[in-house]
Amino acid sequence: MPKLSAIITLISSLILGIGGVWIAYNVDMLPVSASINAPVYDELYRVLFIIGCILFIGMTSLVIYSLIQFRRRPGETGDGINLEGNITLEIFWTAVPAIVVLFVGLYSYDIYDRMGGMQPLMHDHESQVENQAERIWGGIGSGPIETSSSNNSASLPIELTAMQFAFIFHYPKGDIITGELHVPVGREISLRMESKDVIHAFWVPQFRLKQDVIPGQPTILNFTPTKTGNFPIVCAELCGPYHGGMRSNVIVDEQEDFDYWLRENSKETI
Ligand SMILES: [Cu+2]
Repeated sequence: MPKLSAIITLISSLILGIGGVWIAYNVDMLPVSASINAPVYDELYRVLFIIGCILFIGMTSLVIYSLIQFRRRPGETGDGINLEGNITLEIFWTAVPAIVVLFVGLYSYDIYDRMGGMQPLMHDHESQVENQAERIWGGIGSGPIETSSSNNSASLPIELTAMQFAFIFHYPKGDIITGELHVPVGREISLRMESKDVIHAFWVPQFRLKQDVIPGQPTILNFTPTKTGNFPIVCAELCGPYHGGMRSNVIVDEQEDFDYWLRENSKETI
């Protein structure tokens, strides 16, 4: 009998594992991926989704099974059996979550590092920071994944000012001020962000990137769009009563269309 239950446990664990992987690969809940960072982030999301599916289905199945199998039968009026605890089971259910949480933590760190989160930021913006001593506090820099694509040209600097309740973009080249972000596809963009009032956050779900915009502390966000199109920019930090309306768009154009837009709107002749 214990042999049979071991086989049943093994088979159901296998089905659970395969089912979790199948769901994670076939249920796509993320928006279109439109930046160089997106596939890296999606890799982490998929792993987390597999773990989540296995835990959710496993636990709910066990609860439903227990509700049916161990229900009170007609005529049963006595107390239940007196359980004293089970050391092996307790070690098992402490060790498994500990290993899972440790793995998720280390893997997330690795992904953040690959997205450039651990890169020093000063070297990217030395040319744009008027005061060389000014400190750039944080942001996602150009990680190893971005070096491959950014060799065609240097990154395009754009300044972002956030305020209650708008994003304002300034292009040093051409001195353009706009409420909509226009960028060329395939080129690295370097956003230097600062807030006029409270903490905001620049978030483009399709780029899988989010960075706080802080008053008095410039932050940097580097990204390379990989798909043309119109994507929403959302403020992702509760910043006041109209926070929900603090939205804009990023328009990713082909290089020629972007150059045309730049020429049309430029205050100087480029
Ligand atoms: Cu905001």
